[in-house]
Amino acid sequence: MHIRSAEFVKSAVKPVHYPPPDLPEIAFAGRSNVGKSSLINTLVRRKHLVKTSNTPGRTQHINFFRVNEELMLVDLPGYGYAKVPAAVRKQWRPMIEAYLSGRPVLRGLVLILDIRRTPGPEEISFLQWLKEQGVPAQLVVTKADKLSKSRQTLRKKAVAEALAAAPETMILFSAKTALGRDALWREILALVSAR
Ligand SMILES: Nc1nc2c(ncn2[C@@H]2O[C@H](COP(=O)(O)OP(=O)(O)OP(=O)(O)O)[C@@H](O)[C@H]2O)c(=O)[nH]1
Ligand SMILES: [Mg+2]
Repeated sequence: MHIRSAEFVKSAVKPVHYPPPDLPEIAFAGRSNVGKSSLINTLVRRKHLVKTSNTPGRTQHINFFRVNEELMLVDLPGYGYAKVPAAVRKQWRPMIEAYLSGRPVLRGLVLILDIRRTPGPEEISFLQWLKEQGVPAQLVVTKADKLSKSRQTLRKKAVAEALAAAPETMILFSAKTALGRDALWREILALVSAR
């Protein structure tokens, strides 16, 4: 994918603050600190378009980024980080669910998983909920650069198994080496043109 332009559009919490639904949207979700913002930066080949951080729970709003005047990439706040204040954590779920269930231009969601961590009930029930909402999900296992090639294959299989997914449908990714960038763009563009 050739990037002609990538720009931050808006940060929102409530639906009234979302930008006008003029372009197809792809959302990115995953646990806190899994690498959502880094993955978006890698997709658009811009190191600092989206703020990244070593402190989990840094992205607390829904952030919209426009690419090539063609589509919108939507960075969702991460879930599952215990050290974020309870009041903040409590508003995440309704915020994310309101967006995912009520956005007419949403074409799909990229669920980002850490290759070193076996997904649990949170991911399983989230995927089930997406299915019920009719939101297609693309699974990505990221931080692949942290493991050897042979460990990557083993861990990818374990992650797939925990989610009852076929390993070949999951994309191996690294924000550090850009591994998986082209494969993920292919899937994103397929989701965008699926309707
Ligand atoms: N080695 C390696 N580090 C990564 C990769 N992706 C992200 N990181 C690091 O992981 C940390 C978290 O990355 P972010 O992109 O900020 O993660 P996030 O999911 O957006 O985090 P929150 O917004 O806080 O939920 C940062 O220190 C990144 O540099 C990767 O593919 N490889
Ligand atoms: Mg982030």
